[in-house]
Amino acid sequence: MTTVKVVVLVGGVGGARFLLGVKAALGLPPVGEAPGEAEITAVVNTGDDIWLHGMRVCPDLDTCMYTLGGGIDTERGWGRTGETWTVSEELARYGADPAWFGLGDRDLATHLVRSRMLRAGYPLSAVTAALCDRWRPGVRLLPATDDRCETHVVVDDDEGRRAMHFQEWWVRHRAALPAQAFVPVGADDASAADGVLDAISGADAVLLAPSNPVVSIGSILAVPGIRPALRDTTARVVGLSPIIGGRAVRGMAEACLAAIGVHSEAGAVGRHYGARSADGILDGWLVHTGEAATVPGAEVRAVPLLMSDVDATAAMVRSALELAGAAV
Ligand code: FO1
Repeated sequence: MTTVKVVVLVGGVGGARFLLGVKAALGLPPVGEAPGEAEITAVVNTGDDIWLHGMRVCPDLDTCMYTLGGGIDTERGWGRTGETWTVSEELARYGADPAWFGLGDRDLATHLVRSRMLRAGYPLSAVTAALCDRWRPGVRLLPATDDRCETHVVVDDDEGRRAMHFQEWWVRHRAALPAQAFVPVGADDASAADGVLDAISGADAVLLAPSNPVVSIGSILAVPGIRPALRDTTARVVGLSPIIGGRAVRGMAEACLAAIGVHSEAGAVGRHYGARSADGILDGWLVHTGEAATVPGAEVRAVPLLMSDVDATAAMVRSALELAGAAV
């Protein structure tokens, strides 16, 4: 049996859960590493990444790494299980801002190792591979870019129009400040990380996880070279709607979509990505059972899209791979 090569564009918590289903659908154990006939490459959003207390924090890469490696706190969906917060409490006592971003003691070890390697000159993709030597996620985790390409949010509030890092908007303000725009700071000078473009061009199928279309998938597409690679690959590109019944299943996709003038509706998100034949990137688009959607130029199917457990997610993945013509 030839090895099937699947590339998945993912964001944070939802993306990590989706990857559990991708592994299960391809006959791999969801958590941990085991030999199999599948090669899964996750292109992970790095727009949420932030320098804090002198350390580089990469939330979506860490969420995928911990989730697939068995170290995630399943309640929070981020950070490490069995976490303690001693260092964070000490930082707060020093008044060392920001206190609104929780850094667990175990999680800190990841940021310390990553920051030391970055300062030694290793690119983020090499750092991630080194961290995965410990966690063995069973998929290749690639940052979308090795360069700085941070999502900053433009808001209007009583202090006037200003921009803040995505994490401040999302964690400190709980996405409650109406976003006027999302800006990928550094995109002009960024390029896709080593391996990303080759993985996309050599894939048998490319999936867009049901992650936030703006600050996760959108931030990946903002990296120069990635959108053209998706439009050029011989693999079919299939996306899964993160919106079910007009509501985002997790996170704050509705607030983000409103900011860019896209209705919180599965068809609208599909048309936002656009069909490859219409200057977009999709060949196929999955919406939730019972919903109808039109994405001119792309094939739309309706299947259950609730990632209620790994089996349900694996079924979604199989539907997506079937639509991509890479049924396993
Ligand atoms: N999310 C929160 O809501 N509060 C936090 O204090 C917080 C800390 C944190 C630390 C490390 C990490 O990897 C993720 C963390 N997150 C926190 C989640 C993070 O903001 C999101 O996972 C992504 O950036 C959005 O998907």
